[in-house]
Amino acid sequence: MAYEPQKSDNFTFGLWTMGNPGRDPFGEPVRKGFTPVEMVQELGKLGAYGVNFHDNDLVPFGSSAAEQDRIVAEFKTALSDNGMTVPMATTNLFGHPVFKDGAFTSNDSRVRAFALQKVMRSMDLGYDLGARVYVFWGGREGAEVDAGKDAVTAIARMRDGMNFLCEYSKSQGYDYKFALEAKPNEPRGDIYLPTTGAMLGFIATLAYPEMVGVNPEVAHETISGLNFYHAVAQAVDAGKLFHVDLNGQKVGRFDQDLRFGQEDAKNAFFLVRLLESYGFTGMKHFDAHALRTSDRADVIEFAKGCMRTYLILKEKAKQFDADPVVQEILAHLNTSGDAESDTLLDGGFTKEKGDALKSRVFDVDALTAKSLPYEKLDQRTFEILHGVA
Ligand code: DIG
Ligand code: MN
Ligand code: MN
Repeated sequence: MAYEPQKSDNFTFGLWTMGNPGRDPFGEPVRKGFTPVEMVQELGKLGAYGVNFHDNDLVPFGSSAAEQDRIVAEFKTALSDNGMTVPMATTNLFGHPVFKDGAFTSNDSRVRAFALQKVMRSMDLGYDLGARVYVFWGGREGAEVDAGKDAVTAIARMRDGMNFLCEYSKSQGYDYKFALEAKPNEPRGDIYLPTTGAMLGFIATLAYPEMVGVNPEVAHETISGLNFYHAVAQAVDAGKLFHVDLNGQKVGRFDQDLRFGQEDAKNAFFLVRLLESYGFTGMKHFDAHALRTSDRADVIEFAKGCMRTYLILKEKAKQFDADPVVQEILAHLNTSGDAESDTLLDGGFTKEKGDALKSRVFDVDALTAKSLPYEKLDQRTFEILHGVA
C-alpha cells in the first residue's frame, strides 16, 4: 500500500500550519510561511481534502470590505482550481492585544461584545466558503490572577457567548456544528474548561447542547498528562466528536503541535483504530506545524508525514484486528463471565434482579484467579506496530 492520501480520507490542515514561519517565543521567523493560495496548491497536489482557517489567517485584522472581497475571491479561485474545500472555520480570539484578558470571559463587556461581533463576521465568512463545522478555542479565556475574575462568572460568560452564537447561527439559517476545543494552559496561566471532559460537562449547561460538540486535540490532552485515546472515546460515547485536531506531543512540554505520530505512536495507533472502527466521518484535521529547523521543502515533508502516518496506522489497525495472537487473547479476555451474570447485566435493574443479586454467592477466588495476559498482548501490539509480528 503506497499510503497515498485520497480526498475520501478527509485530511485537512489549518492555514496556520504550513503558514507557520517557524517563529517561537525565543526567536524570529526562520522561513517564509506558505500563503493560503500556496497551501491550497501544495495540499491539493498531496491529496488533502481541504483547509481550515481563523478569520485573520485569511483576512488580516482591520482589512477593508474591498480588501476582504479581493482576498476571498482569490482564495475561492484557488480552492476551485485545486479541488479543495473549507470544511471548518474558526475565529482568532487570542492574537490581538484587545483579547489579552479574554474574549468571552473578559471583565469588560465592550470586549465581550467585540468578540461576539468578530465571531459573527467570521461565521459569515466561513459559511460562505463552505465551512459547516465551527471551532471555538478559547486561548485567552483564562487567568494568571484568580483574584481578578470569579471563575463561576467566567464560565457563565462562556455560556452566554455560546448561547448567543447558537442563536445567531439559527437566525442566519446556518447548519453549523459548533466544536469546542479544550486546552489546560498556554497562553494563559490556566485556561477555563481545560479538558475535553470539562467541555462535555459544559455543553450540557448550554441552551442548545444539540448544536455543540468537541474538537479534542492530541497535544492539549497530552499536556494534561491524559490519555488522548480515552478522551476521544468519551466524546464518541457522547455523540459529540464533531472534529478532531491531530498532532504529536511529549508529556510535560509546552504545546508542541508536532507532526501527527511524532511522539507516542502507540496512543496514535489506538486513536486511529478508534476513529476507523467507529466510522468517524468528520475531518481529520492536522493542527500541527513543522519544526523551527525546517525549510519550506521540509514543511512539505511535514504535511506528507502527517497524512502518511495516519494511513500507516490505519493499516496497522487492520493487521492488529486480524492478528490470530491478538484475537485469541481478546477472546480469552472478553468471553469470561457466565450466563447468570450476563442476564443480570443486560437490560438494567429490576426488583427481581436486585433481590437475586443481593442473595447470590460468588466464588471470589475463582474470579480472582482468571489470567490476564496483558504483557503478551502489549508485546504483540508493539511487534505489530514495529513490523516484526
Ligand atoms: C489551537 O490548538 C487551536 C487553534 O489553532 C484553532 O483555534 C483551533 C483549530 O483547530 N486549534
Ligand atoms: Mn495545540
Ligand atoms: Mn487545535
